Amino acid sequence: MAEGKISVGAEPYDFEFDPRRTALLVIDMQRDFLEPGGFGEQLGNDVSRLRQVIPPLQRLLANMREDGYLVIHTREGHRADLSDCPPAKIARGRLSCGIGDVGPMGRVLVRGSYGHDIVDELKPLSDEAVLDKPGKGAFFATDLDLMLRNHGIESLVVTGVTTEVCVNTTVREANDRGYECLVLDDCVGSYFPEFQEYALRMIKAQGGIFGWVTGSTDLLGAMAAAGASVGGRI
Ligand code: TIU
Repeated sequence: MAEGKISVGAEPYDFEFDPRRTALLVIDMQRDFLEPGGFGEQLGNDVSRLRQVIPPLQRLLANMREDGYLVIHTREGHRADLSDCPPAKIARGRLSCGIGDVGPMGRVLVRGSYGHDIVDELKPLSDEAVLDKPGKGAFFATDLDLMLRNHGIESLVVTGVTTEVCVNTTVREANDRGYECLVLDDCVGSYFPEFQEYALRMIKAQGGIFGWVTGSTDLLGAMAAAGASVGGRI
């Protein structure tokens, strides 16, 4: 293994990463997906399933912040005039309270509304990037790729919700752009247990066709064993 790299047990095989060239991506941990009355519940989902992700993600975030990793949070949502939201997305689901409508947490998936923001437990620090994205994938119509390249990032630790929608879409986009993705199975969540399982299997199948999967405890253990602090980003 190259000097300065950390190796963590993962599927389909060990994941090796340079901590100075690795970022933590926290995808869409927004009230609209995690709390009652938001977009997720309007879609007919039981939002309590997603909340299981919060404690392990809090621990991971604290440790990766401590070690100086680049942390980027994303939020799915739209401009107040909905000019960045395709009419097809607004119409989808024939919802009585859909995107742009006023729900219990303000306008659904609209930037600036209470429901659109990240849950209190995972509040970004003032110096962390919060990337607003109009689509499911974090690379679509955003400057994420530019930010990652400017920081010299090659590897992504991917967390957030939901596993089969925004996490999977983002991992596929990242993979096509040459980033190596490690997805943490306890830090990504789905409304559907079967989708959680298969979304992770799709990533790691075929020799890691889209990336690697492990748990946050394994990653934190490997980081601690390596004793490697990022010690200043590139
Ligand atoms: N509906 C669903 O599972 N997810 C989304 O609409 N967005 C994200 O995954 N963030």
